[in-house]
Amino acid sequence: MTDQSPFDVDVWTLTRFVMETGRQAKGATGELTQLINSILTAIKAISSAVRKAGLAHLQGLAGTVNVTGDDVKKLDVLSNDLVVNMLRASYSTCVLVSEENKDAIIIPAEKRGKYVVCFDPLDGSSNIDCLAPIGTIFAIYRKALEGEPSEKDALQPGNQIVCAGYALYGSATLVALSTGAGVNFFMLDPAVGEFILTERNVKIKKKGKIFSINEGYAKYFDPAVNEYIKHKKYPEDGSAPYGARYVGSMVSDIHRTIAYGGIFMYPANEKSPKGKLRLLYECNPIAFLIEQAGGLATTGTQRVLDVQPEALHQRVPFIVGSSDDVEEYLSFIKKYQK
Ligand code: AMP
Ligand code: P6P
Repeated sequence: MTDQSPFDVDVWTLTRFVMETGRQAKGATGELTQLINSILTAIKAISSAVRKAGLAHLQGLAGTVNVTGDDVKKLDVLSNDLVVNMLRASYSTCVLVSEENKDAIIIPAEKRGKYVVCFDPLDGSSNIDCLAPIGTIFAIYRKALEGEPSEKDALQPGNQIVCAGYALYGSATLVALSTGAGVNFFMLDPAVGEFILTERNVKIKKKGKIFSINEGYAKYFDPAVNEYIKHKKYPEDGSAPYGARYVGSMVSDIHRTIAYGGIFMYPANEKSPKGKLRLLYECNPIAFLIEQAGGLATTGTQRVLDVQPEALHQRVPFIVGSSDDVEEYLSFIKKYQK
């Protein structure tokens, strides 16, 4: 039985959407549009590789370890190469920072543009072998410093982000994107090889019913964190306890938090005094998207987007989600600080 659904002959693809918003941007030269579409090409190729990983024996260790000590799997290496090559070929970037590269990648002069891109090519890769959802995360900044590009160009606070997004390789492949005017969701139609606009100006609930944290570290959490978790499980006001969800793959946990509401926490703990998640290419892009969707993103002591980075791979504690839930979490932190 052939698919009888009507063929949309005027479909809003992500490529078309970005060209449209680019045309509306006063004085835009098209460089950012070019950059975004180059990242999308890499994401489509990563999606294809992720879906074939089991068949193409791309799983398993690549025998190397990345700068942050995680075991690198072949898909990580392939994904990183795809993003780096597509960005370099876009003539729109000058400095790249990847989770997979210890140092910043400086684009050769003849291929340079004005943007700096920080990205995690395949976040959650420790979940590849169990087929859990994984993702790609990126944040785009304008080069702000005069002179030759260097890693210093990447040490900008997240409040300078021009565009950020993530791709989620789950039961379908989705891209969430914002250029500062709200968050839009696009779903990959594999038959066409294009991302199709599925949800405009996405907003996160003011308050959710789900908390998301790795409780395996409870022994190492600050008392305030455990007190907050206890409050979610045994509410003193007789309200229903929150549900618990934790995939262990941040893009998947974040996408659920935006879609359903609630709170995602990766706080500092005794074993990781700054938390685990990296500021430049995990926390800042996600914090930007969460705020664009009407939520909050905090380190527990300050707004994530206001943190002044000091090192490419620095980590920060990361608590994000529905504004009422994040505010309630902060009230527990403040209570313990007194
Ligand atoms: P460009 O000259 O293409 O690098 O664009 C200059 C500025 O215009 C960018 O830094 C953005 O602030 C804005 N802009 C350009 N293209 C787009 C787009 N496709 N969507 C939203 N804003 C854009
Ligand atoms: P833990 C995946 O390795 C990752 O970087 C994030 O995607 C995820 O949120 C976190 O680590 C999970 O870490 O310590 O709970 O296994």
